[in-house]
Amino acid sequence: MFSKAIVRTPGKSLINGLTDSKHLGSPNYSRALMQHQSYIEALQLCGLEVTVLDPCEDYPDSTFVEDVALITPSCAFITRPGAESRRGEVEKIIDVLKSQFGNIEVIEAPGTIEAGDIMMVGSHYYIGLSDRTNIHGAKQLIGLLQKHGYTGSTIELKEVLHLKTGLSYLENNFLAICGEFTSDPAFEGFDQIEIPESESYAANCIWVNDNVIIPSGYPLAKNNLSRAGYNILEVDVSEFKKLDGGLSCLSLRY
Ligand code: CIR
Repeated sequence: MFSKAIVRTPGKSLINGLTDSKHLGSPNYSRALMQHQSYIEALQLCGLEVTVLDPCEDYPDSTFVEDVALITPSCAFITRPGAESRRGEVEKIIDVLKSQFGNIEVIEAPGTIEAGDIMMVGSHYYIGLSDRTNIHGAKQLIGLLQKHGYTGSTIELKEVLHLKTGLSYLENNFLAICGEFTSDPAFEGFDQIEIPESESYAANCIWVNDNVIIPSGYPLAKNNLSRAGYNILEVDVSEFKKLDGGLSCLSLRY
């Protein structure tokens, strides 16, 4: 169960965030703010106490807080984003993590990791090797995880930005899965809930205390996830989709 979350209000500079989805247009800032507020309310409805950090205009992508830290039950890890324009975001979150976690581990150069590439399944952590997360970062993280009694393994990404762009672990062995991951033997042992390619954006959904929060507007995904017995909450995050960001990226949950 989770009891807390950290989010960061998007700054006006959000419109300059990194994206491979220019065809979707530029995010509308006031709509993004409203959507972000609805996202916070959904987390609160699931029982979480949400810490809301101030906007950080220097870093357009800083609302995607998930990428700069991995929080485990015994320790927080500060990542080193592969996107250079995002590297300084870690300095902006380190104090809040230090105030909440006694134990902080740090990924160092030449390692890079964005935690959108990390999926926690109990005490095991799957780490996607992507344009943002390299083998040095993954190896460092696996070593640090082992020090704290956890395990880790790597998954090569072919198409998507981050591992959790196409996968979400929903507890009780259920895995929402889409695209390139459906044929990966690493995930054979899970009860797979397939998200159709036409609704691939909804593969990034989040389990929060037996609820699953999904992006609104994906009826096939919603139907498949409801059949697995979850209480589904829908949040419109269309403005964040324009920056390749999904639901998981917008919070650190612990
Ligand atoms: C980026 O490209 O870094 C941001 N525009 C989106 C980050 C999304 N984060 C995630 O999937 N964990």
